[in-house]
Amino acid sequence: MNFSHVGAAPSVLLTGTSSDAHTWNLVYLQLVLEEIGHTVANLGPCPPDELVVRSCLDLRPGLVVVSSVNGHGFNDGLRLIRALRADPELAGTTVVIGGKLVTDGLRNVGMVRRLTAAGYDRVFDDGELADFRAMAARSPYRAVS
Ligand code: B12
Repeated sequence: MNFSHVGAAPSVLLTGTSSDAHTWNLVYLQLVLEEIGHTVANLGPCPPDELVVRSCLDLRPGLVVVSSVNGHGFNDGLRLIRALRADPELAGTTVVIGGKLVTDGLRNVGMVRRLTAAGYDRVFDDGELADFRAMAARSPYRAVS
């Protein structure tokens, strides 16, 4: 875990997925978010879903960013968003996901549809950092798919 907020609640909760050990994606995204003025609670790699849910309830971030690059992001991300949306207190929290979510390296329309249907406000492809930056810079963090 790496928290850049001191005292006040962070504006963004950044997290990997439960199976994903990759770390530099999270470091990179934290720096991008901080560069545009956010304070970030970075849960780091391999957080269990329950830790992400608990942290969202405790910290009440305005935006939750899920990053996965190990190829299991679709399944992990689907399970995670269902756990988050199952809590009525998190029903309105803006949650986005991105990275290398599958192993074929192709943007998959069916995957994006299923992730958004399950509750993600936006699904970012690996290279959509400019769009991500623009979305994160907007306030409130209501993303448009
Ligand atoms: C280092 C590395 C590892 C290290 C990680 C060490 C660590 N502590 O981080 C180790 C050796 C542990 C590892 C393990 C594995 N790895 Co690995 N790893 C890499 C490697 C070489 C570099 C990753 C990296 O640090 N990149 C630097 C960061 C800054 O960039 P990034 O991760 O690409 O993230 C960028 C984008 O994805 C995007 N992004 C990411 N998240 C998000 C979220 C949002 C919202 C947005 C907008 C953008 C975004 O923005 C980031 C910055 O540009 C890549 C290959 C490569 N050259 O990229 C493979 C790679 C990610 N690994 C891969 C795989 C398959 C694995 C393993 C499954 C291998 C195995 N069979 O065991 C395991 C998985 C372990 C696990 N439990 O997760 C694959 C993933 C394939 C896929 N998704 O299609 C890759 C792409 C290699 C490949 N070409 O096959 N790995």
